[in-house]
Amino acid sequence: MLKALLFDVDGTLADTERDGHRPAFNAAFREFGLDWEWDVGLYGQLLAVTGGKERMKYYVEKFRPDYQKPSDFDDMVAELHKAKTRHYTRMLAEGGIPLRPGVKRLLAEARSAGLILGVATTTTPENVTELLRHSLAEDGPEWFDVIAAGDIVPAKKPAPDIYVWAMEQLGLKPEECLAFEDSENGIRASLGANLRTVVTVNDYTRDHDFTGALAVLSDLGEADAPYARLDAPESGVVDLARIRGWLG
Ligand code: XBP
Ligand code: MG
Repeated sequence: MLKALLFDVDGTLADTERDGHRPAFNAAFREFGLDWEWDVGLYGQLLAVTGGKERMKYYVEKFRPDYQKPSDFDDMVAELHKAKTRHYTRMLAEGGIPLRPGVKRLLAEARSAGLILGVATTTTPENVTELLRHSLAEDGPEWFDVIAAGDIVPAKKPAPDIYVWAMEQLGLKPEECLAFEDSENGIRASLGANLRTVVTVNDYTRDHDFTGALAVLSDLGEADAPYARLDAPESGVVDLARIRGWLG
């Protein structure tokens, strides 16, 4: 029996990575006088690592062997990340990042049908609440019974921990939930938590391995712009009837 829908945020609720997180990182680097600049292609490689602080450390290790780390490097990364969050949430407040097709429609339908809504993401909590407030509805954060985000669990996706934590908070079992993801790290986390998972791809994730997904789609679809299913000949709109059909 389906009781809850659990959503990843970045890439799933909204296309936040290329034109949101990436320029926010770059703005923080400039603010700190660093010559680090993440272009669209490089950022695609850096997305292999989830979590902004973890991603910056990975960049230095893998791409900047020339960079002399200061003795307080960890603190510096934490301060850089605070600045990045400030730039990113300002972009959200300016209404810069819309939700993906079908997201608001499905959230509204699920909510009126009495389903529980949850978030399971590696991004910083205030990034989630600001996105929901500015791109969903003023009371958007309150639509969700749990917002599992950021450093709340030490092991980020692809570890399943964030989904396990969210389900514990809700008192629900995996068979009562359905997850929505956009990336390979994301689906490894959700499948690792035994969750059936619908994938909506984006430009960064189209070629990822989504083995084990319930369905792989272009997006959730709208009546005038249906989704294309990438793993079967099917198109339409993801609503509760369609979801129940997939779940059988
Ligand atoms: C997205 C991430 C995050 C964001 C940056 O994960 O990996 O790290 O790119 O956010 P998800 P922070 O798709 O699970 O939401 O800088 O706040 O970590
Ligand atoms: Mg994602």
